[in-house]
Amino acid sequence: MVNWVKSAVLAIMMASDAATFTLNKISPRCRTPQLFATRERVDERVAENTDGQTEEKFNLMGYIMEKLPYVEAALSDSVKSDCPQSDSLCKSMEYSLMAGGKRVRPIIALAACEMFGGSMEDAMPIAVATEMIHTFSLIHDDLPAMDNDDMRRGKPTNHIVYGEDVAILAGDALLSSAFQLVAEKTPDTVSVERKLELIIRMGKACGPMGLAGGQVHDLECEGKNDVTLTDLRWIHHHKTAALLELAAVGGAIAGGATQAEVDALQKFAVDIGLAFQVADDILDVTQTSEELGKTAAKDLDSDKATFPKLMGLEESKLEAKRLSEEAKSALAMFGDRAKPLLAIADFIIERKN
Ligand code: GRG
Repeated sequence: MVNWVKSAVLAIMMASDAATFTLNKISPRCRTPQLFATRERVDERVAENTDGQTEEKFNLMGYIMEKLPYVEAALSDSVKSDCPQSDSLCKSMEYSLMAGGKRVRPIIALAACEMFGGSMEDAMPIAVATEMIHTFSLIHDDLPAMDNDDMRRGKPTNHIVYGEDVAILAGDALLSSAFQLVAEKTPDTVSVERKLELIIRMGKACGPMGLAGGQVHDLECEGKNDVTLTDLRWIHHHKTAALLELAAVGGAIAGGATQAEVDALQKFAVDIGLAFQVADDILDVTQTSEELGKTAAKDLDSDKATFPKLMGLEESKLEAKRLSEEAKSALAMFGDRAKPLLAIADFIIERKN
């Protein structure tokens, strides 16, 4: 049994009470406190169908809680030190990776893979790699040379704890280990061609047409008063949507999706990626730092263009809803198989942090 499966089984045995599998019963290592705020609302909601009748909503929180121990165990395994000389670097990587993010990206990757009949093992390397790249981007984004932030995921940022030099290297090591993980640990049930496609997509998601490009254009637009919605959409298509796309499309590729199916997932992901950022901008001005686990009103202070600034708060809420609905319509061809991803599209705009 691979290490993360062993750890997850152990965590579930320690944590579970099959009938009432609640967040509080999960061992601290597997808990994501940021999800608490939304749990009851997700569980209790019912949806109205086209005939005006109500039907039970997909239990997204139950779905997430089923997968989360495996994800947390695999994440933890990915930053284990191999020798005393690498201990301090791995500690710094672990500090940020295991700080309790929402894990939206790995859950999307697992759900996308499952939709095409793939197993959790098929998708876990790309799921973990995407979260490692995401965490790397948060560490670098918080550095003094970028957003200069001192709070992330409810804790002091990596460079505050380990210093700028180690924080930069922890980010670099998370990024490079992510590529190694996918190349080495994706099982042979996924063909070599598909593994190569995953690696190409990872590179694209990080480069000039991904995170790095989006971040640079964001920095260029800072403080300018002629930033347009087209600029803002380009920035977040590349800076935020790129990793949600990697998660959804990567999961689909690992699960055996055809080109047409991958294209549908890509459309879904770009729309939820933009919706995610619109929601993030709304939360930045409506929630407190404690609720967010990071500095609130940061965009206002740093004179950044945001969706509420360019469109107004109410229009931004409508834009988030429109994008989420658009994303869901891209999955119509998959019927009920898409239920977890459809619920995630709702969660992304309804979340409180
Ligand atoms: C890839 C080479 C290379 C460079 C990276 C630093 C950088 C360039 C890009 C910054 C990207 C960035 C920080 C985008 C923000 C995306 C975003 C909305 C993050 C918040 O995600 P959540 O809410 O956070 O999922 P948690 O903590 O829950 O995981």
